[in-house]
Amino acid sequence: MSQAVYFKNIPQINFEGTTSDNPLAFRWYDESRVVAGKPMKEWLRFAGAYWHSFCGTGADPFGAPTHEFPWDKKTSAEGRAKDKADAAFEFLTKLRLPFYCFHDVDAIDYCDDMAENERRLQLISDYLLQKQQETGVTLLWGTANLFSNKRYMNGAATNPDFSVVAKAAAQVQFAIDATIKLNGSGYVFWGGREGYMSLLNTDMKREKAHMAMFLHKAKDYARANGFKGTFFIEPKPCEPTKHQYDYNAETVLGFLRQYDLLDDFKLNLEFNHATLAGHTMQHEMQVAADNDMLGSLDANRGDMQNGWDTDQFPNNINELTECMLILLQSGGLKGGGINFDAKIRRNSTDPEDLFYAHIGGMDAFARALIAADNILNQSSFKNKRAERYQSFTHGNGKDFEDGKLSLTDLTQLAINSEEPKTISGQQEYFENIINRYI
Ligand code: XUL
Ligand code: CO
Repeated sequence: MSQAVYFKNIPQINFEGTTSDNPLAFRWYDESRVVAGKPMKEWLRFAGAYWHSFCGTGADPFGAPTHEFPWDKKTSAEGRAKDKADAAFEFLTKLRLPFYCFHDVDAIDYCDDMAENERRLQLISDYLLQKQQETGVTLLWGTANLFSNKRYMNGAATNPDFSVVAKAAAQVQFAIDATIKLNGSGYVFWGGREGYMSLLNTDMKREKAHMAMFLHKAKDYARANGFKGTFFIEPKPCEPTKHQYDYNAETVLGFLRQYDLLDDFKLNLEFNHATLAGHTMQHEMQVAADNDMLGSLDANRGDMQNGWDTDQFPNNINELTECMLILLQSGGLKGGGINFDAKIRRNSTDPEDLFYAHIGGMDAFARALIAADNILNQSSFKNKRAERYQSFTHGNGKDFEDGKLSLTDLTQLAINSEEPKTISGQQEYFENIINRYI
């Protein structure tokens, strides 16, 4: 029987350049164009997210599903999962997405029987492996959904009931096995309910220690079974819990350092999570890059007015250019890629909508990457920023940086020197550089 085609009116998406009027073409994303020494495709390592694109039905707390998927019709879990994989790989290849990401329960429905779940994931990962071999698309990262099942309502690794912690461990073991089989570059932990709703009923210190123990055991298992990739923690401050322990990049770094996990873990940063934490994505990326922890990105955007995770597709070129400046200067993502953790709107119901969304996102990143590279090579950006710190490159400033001046030495210098000059920070000058190169 020949395989069904799910996006039959949609052709292969190609690069046509900025003069193209074709909405189903790339205007900026030219995968083989070399930027800063390597093809765009290698800097960006784009991935499609299984959960939003092939499972997200458009349902919201006020209404029923609006996205009716032709791959979700069969009665058996196995039949639906294979149809979904066929649709996903058709989509990924048509869009030239080299990677994908999934949670265990996105790939195939789970039930309450752990042994049966292991069997199901093995079965579908065999099928996904076959699809990978046929298409050349590979797994960017795998993960386990430890937040949707009702048993996780009080947390997974941080649940006060040990029997839930063990269930979570089983799910992680199976998801790691699938990630290894599919040659995944990474494995993500997003602690959707690893936090609290009320501090009154929570022993925070104990829960965090449990989370660290869980991560150590998961890492040891994966390494012992041949996983060579990177583990990622994905920070998010809240939602669904009131407070999540992996609040933001800086908090996660402190946690990883405290529990001796820095060698194996990096950060997977998400735009909308950054803004929920009261930061910009640029801030989160810079914190990670400064600590050699910039692992992977979940690409999306929030809404300027709404205070929740709207997971819209990225389209803000200014923001992305600033992000690509950090990415290029840090030498690139450590072990990860750019995963579109974004969903089309509930009322975007044409099959083309999913393509428009990804084309827009990929083009926005590509354009930002080119602009950032030009800024670094052609503009005064780097020199102007370095100039602000020139007083530390020689003399007393250098001695201070090298730890050679005591507090009393500094005091003597202060007493013997004139009032510092008024030196402009020139923020607007810097902002104009960004706009000039977009
Ligand atoms: C939720 C979120 C997750 C993680 C993977 O906000 O971002 O989809 O990326 O569990
Ligand atoms: Co995410």
